[in-house]
Amino acid sequence: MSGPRVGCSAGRRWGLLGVMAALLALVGAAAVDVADKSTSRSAKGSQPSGAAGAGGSGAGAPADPPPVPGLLPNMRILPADKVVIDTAGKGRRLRFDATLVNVGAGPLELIPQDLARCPRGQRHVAQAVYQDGDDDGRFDRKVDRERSTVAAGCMLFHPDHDHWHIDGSAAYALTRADDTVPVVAQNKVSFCLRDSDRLVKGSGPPKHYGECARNRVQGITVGWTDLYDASLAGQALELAPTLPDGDYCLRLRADPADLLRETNEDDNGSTALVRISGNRVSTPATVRCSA
Ligand SMILES: [Ca+2]
Ligand SMILES: [Ca+2]
Ligand SMILES: [Ca+2]
Repeated sequence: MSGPRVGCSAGRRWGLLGVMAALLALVGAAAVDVADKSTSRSAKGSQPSGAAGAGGSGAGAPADPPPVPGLLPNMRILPADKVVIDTAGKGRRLRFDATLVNVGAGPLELIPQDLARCPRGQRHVAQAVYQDGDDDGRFDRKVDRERSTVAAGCMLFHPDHDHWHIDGSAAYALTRADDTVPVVAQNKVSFCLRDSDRLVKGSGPPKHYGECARNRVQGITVGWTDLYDASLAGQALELAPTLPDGDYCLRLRADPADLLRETNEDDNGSTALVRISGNRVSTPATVRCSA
């Protein structure tokens, strides 16, 4: 078991600096991917595994799905942190922390519920959307109990992590800093979605989601993060031996195939600059990621 549950909840070491970085990332435009322009939304709610990328509607694309009333989550992803080059084994891998956050009005909650077909061995999940029972614009689990569900993709067993993941939770790409074309990418990264740490220490609702078994509900509470530590299996991008030294941009995206209904579909990307020099990584001070 090379990527155990312990690693998936390794957010305990999210300290003050991490929280500050999170807040800066969320309130400041600088770290947010300005290329994050996709405002169209294909009807992908029941789309099975196999899709990749942010997608978009063009000629002949299906119409946008009707809005879902209720207290929706808002998924974001913090800029990659603790970026290192791993040379253990063959080749080089760029490893980094990735952290999903929910800054919406309601919880992200995914229920194993076979509403639609998924690839063999996987399960379909539905997104629960809670109604605002007391009409105060905020989610309170004791008050806002009524909910509806909408199809939201598939879950799969991850053998290295030894539990069930929600497929397509994130996507990673490395581009040259002055370009947006990936030199390497993972277009569908699955996560065990659960509450790792509060985004702001001491505030907000209590932890609620924590188990990633086959029949358990997964999710992220409002104001909570889900950290994937750099040491976890799959939490890396393979670097080609021919990749030249230089300045690169590590571009992360939450919900890349737009399987989840959110209050804001246009803020799901983040960027982090990395300077690669052999097997060393640093942060260039005067370079920006190309939009
Ligand atoms: Ca979002
Ligand atoms: Ca409420
Ligand atoms: Ca979405």
